[in-house]
Amino acid sequence: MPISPTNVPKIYGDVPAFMGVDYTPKLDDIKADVAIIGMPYDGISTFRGGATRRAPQEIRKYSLLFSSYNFDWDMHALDHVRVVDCGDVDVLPGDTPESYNRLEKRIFEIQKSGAVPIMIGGDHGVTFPAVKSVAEKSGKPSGFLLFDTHLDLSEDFNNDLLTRASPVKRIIELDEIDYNRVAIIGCKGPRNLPEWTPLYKELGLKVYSDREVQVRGIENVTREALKIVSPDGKPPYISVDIDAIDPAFAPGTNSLEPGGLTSREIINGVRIASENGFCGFDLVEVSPEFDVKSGITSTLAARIIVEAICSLAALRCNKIGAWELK
Ligand SMILES: [Mn+2]
Repeated sequence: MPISPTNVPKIYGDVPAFMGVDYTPKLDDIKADVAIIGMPYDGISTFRGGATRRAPQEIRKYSLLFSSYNFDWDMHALDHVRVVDCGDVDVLPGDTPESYNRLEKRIFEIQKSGAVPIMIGGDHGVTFPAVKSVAEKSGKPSGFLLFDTHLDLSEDFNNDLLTRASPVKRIIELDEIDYNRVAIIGCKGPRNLPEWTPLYKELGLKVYSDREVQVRGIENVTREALKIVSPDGKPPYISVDIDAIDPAFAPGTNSLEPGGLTSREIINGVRIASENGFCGFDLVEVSPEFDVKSGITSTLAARIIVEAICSLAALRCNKIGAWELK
């Protein structure tokens, strides 16, 4: 039955829990397989000032379009994975280290309960503390798979090590992350800094350009990337920066870049990327102020998260790849 916005748990105001699941703010109460956590934090914005801090609430609102049954999989996802929404991290605007600490602690507690965290950002900086917390639990060697237009490999931005310009650099510096288990899909365009290209090659990161996706297809590329980040089946961390998707489909973001993945490509990419499960997942960089009135960007973001949940459900009921044409 489609979810009605009127009869679902509310986190605050008119903001519902993701997909109308149980709202569980007390983390010691979690009895779930998946915990949604909002990280309404943004630091510097390097192009235009659209905030990403309202993304968790907007994406939750549009998530009510989607119910547990998914035609593509012919499956009731929420029958196989118990999902709860833990609400948002209590961030301190302007204090990045403290806000990141609070996120790390929340993710630590979520994992202690046995649930896998799915984080709704925030800008891309928040992926670093999330991966840090998840990798500490999942241990060495951890894999990292990213869909992004940009390589995000800056050492710092005006001496700040913790901004949206540096998450990939910070993540690969973590002891648990193996350079040979890092792949980035969808890089393109003139907003990548020139020094990032020699750096990723020197580090040995696997980068699939947007052109490679065009030529080889998202399914071939993502299958290969999954073998790199998860050669032994160990679940990787998966991050989706919404700017990997063409602004025709996802205009609500700060550093938008014409060209890029279609909605269909990112949906299929995330399904394949999640075939071995994941130890953590995030969706970042949605800027509701730059979205169009229909909410197309937040809706796509919600759909991507729904598909990630479906992938986990499929692992539990023997339906991996059920969405594919047989
Ligand atoms: Mn990014």
